[in-house]
Amino acid sequence: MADQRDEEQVDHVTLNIAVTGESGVGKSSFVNAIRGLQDTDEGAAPTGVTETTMEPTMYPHPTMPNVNLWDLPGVGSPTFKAETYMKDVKYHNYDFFIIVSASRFKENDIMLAKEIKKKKKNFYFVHTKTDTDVTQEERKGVREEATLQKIRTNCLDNLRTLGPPPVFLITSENPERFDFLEMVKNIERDLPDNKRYALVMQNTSFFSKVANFFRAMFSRI
Ligand SMILES: Nc1nc2c(ncn2[C@@H]2O[C@H](COP(=O)(O)OP(=O)(O)O)[C@@H](O)[C@H]2O)c(=O)[nH]1
Ligand SMILES: [Mg+2]
Repeated sequence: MADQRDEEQVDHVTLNIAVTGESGVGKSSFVNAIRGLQDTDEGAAPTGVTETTMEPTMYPHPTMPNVNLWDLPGVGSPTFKAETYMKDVKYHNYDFFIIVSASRFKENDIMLAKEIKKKKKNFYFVHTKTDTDVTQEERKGVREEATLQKIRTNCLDNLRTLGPPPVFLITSENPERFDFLEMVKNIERDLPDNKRYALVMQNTSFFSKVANFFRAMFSRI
């Protein structure tokens, strides 16, 4: 009985997933791709060659109830400097993170991963624009499989000290290529665990508030 109540409680938890990463890597395009939208569709997140995301913006997940995707501004733009980024985008509000990266692994990618880990939250690492990498390497005679292997190994090597997290290679231009569907399946599979964890975190902060209240009361006596 208690278990069923717990599960029902978990169902009602809202999970806030933050899509983060450097400016211009393709975060907004990623949110659109997950929602099955083209960048030009109505209600799509604005994308482009300049920073178009000026504040965290919420988009409902297309199939999972109580799941919100938050399209975050990019780290490392003149407006969102690395040093103040976490505070600026209110990192504590999110339960789960997707770090989006493109082309080469950057210092900011590892900085974000470390900060998320420090806050005891989980994340996936998504290497997007893989279509461009594959095309560029093919011009030099490198086959697709070899390029994918190289990118995957590089991401895992850089993240090794942090777990490493699940790594997915994707392109937002075509959800049928590379690991896109695998990633969607993983998000759906990990969702109950993430919701359960979010619930624990919410309860923890509630209990610590109550504990602090009593501590304050007793210290006056
Ligand atoms: N080829 C290719 N271009 C992409 C992909 N994702 C994003 N882009 C392009 O990269 C640019 C920046 O994308 P945007 O989503 O605005 O990046 P953000 O600043 O991280 O939100 C846009 O011109 C997109 O069309 C992708 O998977 N493949
Ligand atoms: Mg954006």
